[in-house]
Amino acid sequence: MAATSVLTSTRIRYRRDAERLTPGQASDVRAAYAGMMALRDADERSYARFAGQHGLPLPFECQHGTPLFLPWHRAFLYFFERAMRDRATDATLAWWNWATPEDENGALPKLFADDETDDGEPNPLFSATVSEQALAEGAQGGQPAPGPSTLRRPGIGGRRLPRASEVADLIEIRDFQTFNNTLEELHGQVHVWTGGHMGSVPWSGFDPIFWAHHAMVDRLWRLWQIRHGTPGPPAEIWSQALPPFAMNVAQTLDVTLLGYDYASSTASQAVG
Ligand SMILES: [Cu+2]
Repeated sequence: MAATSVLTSTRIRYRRDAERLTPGQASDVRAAYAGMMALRDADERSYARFAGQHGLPLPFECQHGTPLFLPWHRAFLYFFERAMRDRATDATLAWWNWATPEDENGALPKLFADDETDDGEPNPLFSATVSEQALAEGAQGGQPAPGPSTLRRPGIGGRRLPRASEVADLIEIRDFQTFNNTLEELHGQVHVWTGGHMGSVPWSGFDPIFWAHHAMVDRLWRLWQIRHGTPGPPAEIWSQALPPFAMNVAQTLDVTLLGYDYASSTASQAVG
């Protein structure tokens, strides 16, 4: 499991901090999302198709509150990122480092928070259209969407993001199940802090920030794996499938075999 044991010629692509992208990297991310959003909903590479796999339209496929939480979302991001590269060859996911210093309130990364790009173009990472089918099913099921396009209410009601110290403590937890549960809890706080569509499972996948949030979650699992030298999930679940993805738990354990890693994750343990 240690990075040094990986004998592969696969080219590793690095996911980066959303606040530290070059202008070219930022425009690759925007082009990838915009390209996916331009595809018809029925296209399996479309933004709406991926967003809907998490919640509405039915069925709900995401795994929360189970040991499959981290593997399932790792597979989800892997296939989403492949669809991104299909639209913009050099694009990779960017992560939102929501670990906030003690004396700060925290904020969304500018890449996702600005409604326009520096050139005055609409920013596809600011908001996405919710698919018609999801809107209809939500209305029918008594769970209407907060709006036909995604919106956020960051920090409303005095809520706060997880502290950098909490994230540092998280990485030190030895027991995987405790780590998994604590990470899922912190992850839930970020959904609630962001608000709007992100605050509810049926809709959260539609907000462009969802993917950056979950890239951070996935990165913390990767940092934990490096810190403890073990993949985490108990061997009994390694053969479990992760529908709708053609992947099982074992295939999610080593990110380098999936062809990616997190910038700096092997060089530094810093998570703040
Ligand atoms: Cu989530």
